[in-house]
Amino acid sequence: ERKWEEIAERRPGAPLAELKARAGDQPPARGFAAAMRQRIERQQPAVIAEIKKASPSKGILRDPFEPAIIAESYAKGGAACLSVLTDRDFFQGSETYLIAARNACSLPVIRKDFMVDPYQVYESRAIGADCILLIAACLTKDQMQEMEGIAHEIGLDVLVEVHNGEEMDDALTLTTPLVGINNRNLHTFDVSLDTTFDLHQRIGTGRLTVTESGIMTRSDVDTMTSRGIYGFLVGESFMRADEPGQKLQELFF
Ligand code: IGP
Repeated sequence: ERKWEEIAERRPGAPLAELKARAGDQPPARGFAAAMRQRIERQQPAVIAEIKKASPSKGILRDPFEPAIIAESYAKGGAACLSVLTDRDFFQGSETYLIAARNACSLPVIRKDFMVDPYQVYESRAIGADCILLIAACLTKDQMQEMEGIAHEIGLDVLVEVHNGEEMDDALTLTTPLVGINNRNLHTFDVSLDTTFDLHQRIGTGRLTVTESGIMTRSDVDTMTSRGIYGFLVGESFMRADEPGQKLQELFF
């Protein structure tokens, strides 16, 4: 059985110079952090709605899978931003899904992948992403700082993801305001919303907490907002619904 760390690798692609040129040709990024901040500061739910075909723990989540239609549905349902899985090996994702989803709406989009190399930061901008995910569990503090620096330099926002206190220590050395707390343990796939409650206390004012994974019910949402957490990243419960955007609306508004 392959461990998820093994997929944290740079896939072969275009030469770096070519990617940098394509990245430089992109129009300005849509403000991902700004879209989240605007809602969170008003104590309104800021939902990053995820587009994923499959997950390693649950298999196929949605069939047929139409990223552009899902993106439009999410926009109508009140999403603040989109998240699109581009990892192939575990999530059956693709860069083409990100491009299709982003072209179908005006929402900012985060590229969801296991990134371990600065090359992939340029690649993200070249495919049109507005924000990247840095997973503390698969990066050293130095790697995260380097990749954040490049991201900001080329106009990308950064969401740093943590699951425990040590990862939070590393994340808080970054300048990005967006800190995601993953309720799912990436090794065991166990989900506990207590992860968010435990770690949220360490995130100072000025930063924006995003609770990630395992948000399924209205009561999950209410528990989070009652504790002052307004940033959400939700995938599975939307992907299993006939109308993902309608499900979003029901769960959050
Ligand atoms: C969404 P869920 O339980 O609503 O489908 O979770 C999102 O948090 C999850 O897909 C995720 C993820 C990740 C996927 C969080 N961090 C890192 C891949 C890589």
